[in-house]
Amino acid sequence: MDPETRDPGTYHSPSRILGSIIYRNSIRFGPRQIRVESAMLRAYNSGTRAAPYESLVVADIGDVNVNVYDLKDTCKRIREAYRKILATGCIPLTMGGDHTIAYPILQAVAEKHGPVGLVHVDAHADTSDVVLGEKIGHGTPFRRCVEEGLLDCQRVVQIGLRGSGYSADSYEWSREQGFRVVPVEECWFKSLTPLMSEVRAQMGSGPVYLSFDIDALDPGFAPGTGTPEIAGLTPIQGVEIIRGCRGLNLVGCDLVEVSPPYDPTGNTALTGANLLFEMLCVLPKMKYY
Ligand SMILES: [Mn+2]
Repeated sequence: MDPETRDPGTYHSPSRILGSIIYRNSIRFGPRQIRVESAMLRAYNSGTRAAPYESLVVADIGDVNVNVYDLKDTCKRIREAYRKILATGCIPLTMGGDHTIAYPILQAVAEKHGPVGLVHVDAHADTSDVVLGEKIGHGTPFRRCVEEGLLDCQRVVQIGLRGSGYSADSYEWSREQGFRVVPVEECWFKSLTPLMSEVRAQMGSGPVYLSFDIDALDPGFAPGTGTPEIAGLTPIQGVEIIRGCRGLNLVGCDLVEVSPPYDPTGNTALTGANLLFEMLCVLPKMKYY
């Protein structure tokens, strides 16, 4: 970053550098790589006996044409694209892209459904007010969503949060809004199936959006991401969370922050593709054999 343009008030410690979008990039190549790795996916879910392609009309409708020179215009383009998608009655499963995209998607989702519940799986709360002086970014989407009344805050859960922060209690703001915060320490060494039965009770029958940041998983499993944090969730726990969303009134899901250049094995994108398949397999009207 050009020292001339940096804001000294928001850029004074190594952790601020590490937490910002200037650390790692190439998240824009995530969807392309997830599509490549999704060639491995078959039609049925052997674990749950779900038959998504017998249950729903499923299509890859391609990318939203974003403006890489202008994040605000990008958000506008995403919001308008999702308005049209949602107007068809489609339940969008989105591949990211960085977590910024959850904000304009949720704007369109809330316009249709009203304030929604949120199952947010992530290493980070993504509730910063500003990052490097900017209101729009991948560290701020859920703060913006709350400000605009897009979330039903009593029906928000954040799972897997961890890592160094900007203050001793990084999740205080979340709790003040009424979110349930499940730091990763509460997830270590255990099945998350019991947690998810509590989450289903919290979400009730209202509309729910599922936002899954691949960095929720341990970087040993998913190193190809922008802001890795050690001691994360296992892929098994990720699957338990998604399967635990079965029965919820899901109105949209995303899988974000896959950065292919940081994982030359392709395994992060493969994991992302499988998690998206698991999401598909818990959508309303799913047929299970
Ligand atoms: Mn995130």
